[in-house]
Formats: sequence, C-alpha cells, structure tokens
Amino acid sequence: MTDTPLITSPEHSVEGFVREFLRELNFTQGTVLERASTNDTYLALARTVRHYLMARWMETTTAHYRRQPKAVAYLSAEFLLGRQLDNALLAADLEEIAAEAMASLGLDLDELRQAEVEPGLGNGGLGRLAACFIDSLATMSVPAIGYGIRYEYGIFRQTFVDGRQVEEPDHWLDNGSPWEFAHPEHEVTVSFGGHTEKYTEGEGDDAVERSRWVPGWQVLGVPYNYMVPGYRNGRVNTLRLWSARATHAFDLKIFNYGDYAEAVRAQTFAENISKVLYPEDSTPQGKELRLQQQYFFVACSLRDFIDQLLPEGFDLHRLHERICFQLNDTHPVIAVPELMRILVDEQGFAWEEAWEVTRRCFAYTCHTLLPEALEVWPVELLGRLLPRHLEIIYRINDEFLDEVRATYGDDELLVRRMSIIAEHPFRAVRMAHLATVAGTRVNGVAELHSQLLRDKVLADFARLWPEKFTNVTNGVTPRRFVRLANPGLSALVTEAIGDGWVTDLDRLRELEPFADDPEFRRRFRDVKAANKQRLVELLERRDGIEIPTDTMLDVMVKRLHEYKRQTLKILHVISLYDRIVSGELDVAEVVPRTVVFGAKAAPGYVMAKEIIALINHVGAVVNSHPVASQVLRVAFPANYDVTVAETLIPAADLSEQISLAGKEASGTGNMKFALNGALTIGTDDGANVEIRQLVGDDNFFLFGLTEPEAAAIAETGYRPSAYYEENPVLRRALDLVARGEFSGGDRSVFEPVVSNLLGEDRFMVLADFQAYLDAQDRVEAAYRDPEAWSRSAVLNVARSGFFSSDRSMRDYLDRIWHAEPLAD
Ligand code: 26W
Repeated sequence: MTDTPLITSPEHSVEGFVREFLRELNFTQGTVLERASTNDTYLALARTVRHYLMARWMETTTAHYRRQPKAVAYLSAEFLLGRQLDNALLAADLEEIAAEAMASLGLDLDELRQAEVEPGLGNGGLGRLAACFIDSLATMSVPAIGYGIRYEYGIFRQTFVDGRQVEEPDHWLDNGSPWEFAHPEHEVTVSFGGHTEKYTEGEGDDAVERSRWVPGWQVLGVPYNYMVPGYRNGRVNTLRLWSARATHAFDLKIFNYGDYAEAVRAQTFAENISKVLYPEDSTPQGKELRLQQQYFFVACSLRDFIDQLLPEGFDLHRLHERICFQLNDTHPVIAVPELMRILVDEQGFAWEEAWEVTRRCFAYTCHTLLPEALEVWPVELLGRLLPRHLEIIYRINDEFLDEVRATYGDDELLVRRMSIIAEHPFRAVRMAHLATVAGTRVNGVAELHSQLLRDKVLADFARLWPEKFTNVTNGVTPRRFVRLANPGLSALVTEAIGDGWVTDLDRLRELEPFADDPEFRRRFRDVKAANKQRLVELLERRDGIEIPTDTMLDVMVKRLHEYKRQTLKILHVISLYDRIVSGELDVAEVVPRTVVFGAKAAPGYVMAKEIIALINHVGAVVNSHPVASQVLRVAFPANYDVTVAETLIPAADLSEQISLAGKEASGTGNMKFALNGALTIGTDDGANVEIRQLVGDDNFFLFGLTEPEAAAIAETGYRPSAYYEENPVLRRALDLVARGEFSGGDRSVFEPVVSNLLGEDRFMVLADFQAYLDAQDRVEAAYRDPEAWSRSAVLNVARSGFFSSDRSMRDYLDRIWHAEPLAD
C-alpha cells in the first residue's frame, strides 16, 4: 500500500510475542522479569500489543493521506473508551498468543488485564456511543477520525460514605498511558478573548468591509493520538485528543519580567482547560471553563484537519467533498462559527461562499429531550471569550431570520421562537438552533426520539426544512459488549452459527431455531450461571459485596437521574420488603432476586444524591433482615464504569429500562442487555420501542404510560398524591420511607425525596407504580419456568442484531455522511 519503509510487525507467534515483550520490559520499562512490578509488566505487555498494530496504523494513515477519500470527523467532548488491552488483543488476533506467552513466563494475563485503569473520558451514554462509533468505523474500513479532549482527570471516582456519594479525582494517567502518542511538534495555537476591529479591504468600488479578531490570550493544543483498531481487517484509525499547554510566550515572560510566580500561574491557567471532564450530565452548568474546553478542542481539530490531513494548497471551496464534521450533541457546535471565521477572515472567502461550504460540512446529532439539557451560552460570556464568533453567530442569525420572515411573513412570535439568540431569561445563544441552522442533517438517536424532535423540540425547524431531519438509531459495538464481555455466549453462538456475527450482527437471526432446542437452552443457562459466578467474584474482590449466585439478577445501571426513575425501582424493592416482612408474602412464594444498581450522580444534583443514599439505606435494611434477605438482596457497587459493565451485563437476567416515556432519547445499555440475553422490563421509551418490536411482545415486559398519555396528563394537571391516596401498596411503601424505616427512625432524612414524589413528581413515578408492580409479577411468573425464560432470552439475542453500531454507522454513511469504506 505504501512506499515508505515501514518497520515490520513482530512475529505472530508465542515466541515472537515473548521476545517483543521482554524487549519492552528491558529496554522501555528498564527492568527485568524477576524484579518487575505488575504495572511494569502491564505496560510492557500493552506496548507489545501496540507494536502488532503499528504497521496497520501507519498504512491506514498513509492510505488516507494519499488517496484523500471523503472522511468523517467525529467531534465529541467525550469518548468513554473503557480498557484498551483486551480490545487491542482481539483486533490483532493475539488473545491466545498473549495468554500462552504470559503463561510461559509465569505471568497471568488476567491479572495484567486488571492493572489497566480505564480512560473514563465521558459521563455516560453519549461518550460511550462515541467510543462504539469509532470502533465500528474502523472495523468497516471507513476513513474516520475522532476528535476530543484528553482530560487529565476523567469522570470522578465514586465512593460511598454512610451510603452517600463522595467524589474523588480520577487520575487515570498516574501509572503511565501506553496507548497514547503525544505529538508536541504538531501543537496548534488557539486564541481567546480580545476584541474585533473593522477595516476596509481594497479601494473604491472594490472596497469590502471586513472584521478582524485581535485576541487577548492564547493557549497551545498538543495532540495525543490513540489507535482505533478495526476488528482483524488490517485497518487502524486514529482518535486525536487535545491537551492544553501554555504558549511559549509565557516562558519568555519569565525572563522579561522576572515574575516567575506570575508566569507559572498563567501556565496553570492555560493548562486548566483540559484538566477535568465536567461531570454534569443533562444539566449544563454554563461555566466559562466549559466553553473554553469546547472552543479549544474544535479549534484545534479544524486547524488540524485543514493543515495536517488535507494536501497542501487544497481548495477549501471543496472542503465538503472531503469531510463531514459530525457534531456529537451541541458541545462542539462552536465549530460552525470557527469554520466561518477561518474561511472568511483567514482565507478571504466572501460570506456567502463561506456559508455555502460550512453548511455542507456539518451535521448535528441531538441526544436529549429534556429542555434543561439544551445548551445555551450567555451572549455576555460568549462575546467576552470569542468576540468574533459572536459577530458571526449574529450574522448567521440575521440571515436565517430573514429566511424565516420570507417564508412565513412577519410572525414575530415564530421568529422569536426560532431565533438562535434567546432573549429570556437572559440574552443567550441557543446552540441547538445554531447546529440545526448550520447542519446538513439533524438526527435523533432512536425512532421515537427523532419523531419527538420533529414534532416538539425542533418542530418549527422541521416545518421549514423537513428534509434536514432524520433518524439514526443508536447501536453498540458487538466486539466489546458481546465478543469480549461474554466469551461464554460468544463461543456458544459461534459453535452454532459460525463467527460471522462479530462483524455482521444480523446473522444472529440464525440463532432463532436454537431457541427451541432444549440442549442449546441448557447450555445458554450454563453460560448465564458462569457469568453470574464471574460477577459474584468481581463484587467480592472489588467491593467486598457478597451476593448469592443462583437468584434472578435484576439490574439497573445508568446515570442517576430523576427521569430514569431509579426511585421506581427502589419503591418496588421497598414494597417487596414490606410485603415479606409483614407476612403478606411468604418467602416460599417469592422468586429470589438480587437487585443490582450502578449509578453516578452529577456532584451538584442534590436530589440524585438523595436517591443514591435512599437506595443504599434500603439495601442495608433489606440485606440484614433475617427473613427478607433470604429472597431479596440489594447490591450497589460504587463507581459503575465500562469495566464493571462488561462483567455485570452478561450476568443479568432482567434489564431495567423504566424511564418515563418521552424522556430517554435512546438508551444504549438497553441494547447491551438484550444482546447478552437479558429480558427487558421497560416503558415505551427511546430504543426500548424498537427492541420490543424486534424481540416481540412475548419476550419483553412492557408497562407504563405512553408518551402521548404522559403528555396528556401533564397537560391536564398531574396530581401524584391521588395515586398515593388510592393505592394502599404504594402508600405503605412511601410511608415506610417517610417514617424513617430506612434512616434509623429519622423522618427528616428522606423527607425531600418523599415530598418531591407527593408534590411535583415531574417524571410520574407514582402514576406508573402499579403498572410496574404488575409487570414485575409477570416477570416472576415467567422466571419460574426456566425453559420458557431461556427461550425468550435466546430470542432476545437472536433478534437484537439490529443494535450493532456497525448498522448505525451504515445508516450515518447512507443518510448523512455520504462517505464509503475505503477498499484495499
Ligand atoms: C452539560 C450539558 C449536557 C447536556 C446533554 C451534557 C450531556 C448531555 C447529553 C446529551 C446526555 C446524554 O448522554 N444523553 C444520552 O445519549 C445517549 C446516546 O445517544 C442516549 O442513549 C441516552 O438516551 C441519552 O440520555
């Protein structure tokens, strides 16, 4: 593929691997086997694996540069990658070789795996989705690059003190980071602040008014490259994450002014930009530093793409032929005025020309429905930090509003609704509107979500530009979340239908007949049991939590948010506990179950943290009750992350997807559970709708209000206390909390949670309570018949192939990017 001399890959054999590994241990790690720490060994192993992918990476990069195909740049403030070692071993087909090589040296590959600290550079679904997407793009040989931020601290580490969440910094880089390549020589300068100046270019009739940005301060962006290996296809794409540094001017100042302390302070200031991931999920903080982060990484990324990835002298009028910048929610949307600024101010494009190109270079994915999650930036702040960009946004808005008026006449209410600039409660830039105006396409992340975007959130825009709106249902990578996370199931599936499913997940359909094969179902149950055993061991080792091995494993893992309704789940637990303890239910009648929660709350989200405390306190009471604990257990391991998910999801029997209909954009955990043979209890929300349609009503426990029903109730006035008054089971459960049953008799502790449910209950927990309990009764009945249950579980696996992120990528390629895989 290339004339550039390339180092050849190490030999693909146990001996070759051992040789390379020892060389790394000796030459790079500077130690010998008998003296090496686990971390030394892990680092040497990681670098060894890396070497096997290196040639493919260089070849892929060179091919992209030489052939200049249309590419995709995925702009995302978050990439929640998870551990790298296993995925790299899988991609390079080195799993067995590495295990044997390590064993031959008296080392345990499993133990080394556990030494890796996962890069937690994301909050939840949105960040993990980005990681799945780049995996799929690489596996499908699509020329693509991910651009984001190399946070020095990822998502906080969660611990519990007296059942309450305490956050600790996640210094994931402490033990070294063998998967990244720093390129300080490719640093990029990013400007902030200052003011703009008007000037006239040309003379007489040719004179044009132009604007010039005179920045106030600058920082440098240093790229760190990560390999994104395709699954055994000879390709390795790049993820480029930016780290902020002080400019060299700061160093000079030290000499010029002798104010060493001040110069170092300035340096710290610059480097703060990529210091920490904002742990806010769905509630924008409006913090200046966050806007700095957003502009920082997109400015670096556009500069990098134009200067490094395009050939010299490339005619930027044709930029859209080479790239689509996909905006992962609104966080990177400031890239729109940045590209305008580059084209108009730096390249001398006429405004109209620049807008023509810019409009064709961007597409926008929205990941939410909650009004409070739609980002807005105060004009005051944006103008102070990025004065030229604010001017550009105003001009985009002026021209856009002219178009609105030209289409609909002077409907000022409509104009105000659609404006990129909001006037109330303060003047602010609506980033979703800017993205919608600028993007070639706007997509939601599940059918229902995209429909609600069209009908509600962005209805005015959908009326103006119906052709802009489309859907791409989310997906998850089968490599990480089935093949790696569930080796038992993978082996069973491969034995039945071959291994083509790993890159063509629709082939799982071929499993359908096996659902009726008792022997296959037995083996499926054996796999589940073994996965539960793995989980039991993990929780014991990691958290000192003991759970039984042979109960129904009922799992709710996701960020803690009121709309996701962890409270509904804990009310179910409380109700079960109450009915057992009161003698209404005999333990012999109850299907033993272990309820596992995993959830982080945004540190400033008070109610979410109260709910965490409630779950932990209920758990403590239930687990120590001599009778209740025989059939009901609650486990809430702290710090749920990608690594825990990989052991937890394959062990689950029941997947809890119980958000209020119309609030969860898609969900992706729901897909991972179905693919690993858990049955879902869920509302008609997000991608649950599509999961149920595919797996069939008989293999899914649907309950609760539909979105139109919930909207109608909200419209006419929702009264949660009515449900409390009418439903004795609900009343008893809530009264237990209110009376202090789970807080040592102290009624004040969970008063805010109770009064919120009885007062506002924004997400209609009480309205769905009885329906949820009834659905759980159906779950119990179904679980009592292991043959029928495992038949349903196998059908869930067989019919969920649609939820591969490979399929999502095909949809983006066809509907939005109009790019293609690059043939060999
Ligand atoms: C701080 C502002 C802010 C606003 C929104 C931060 C983060 C967000 C995200 C949109 C929240 C998020 O992660 N959304 C989730 O995206 C997933 C991937 O598409 C979906 O599966 C989830 O349903 C959606 O909640």
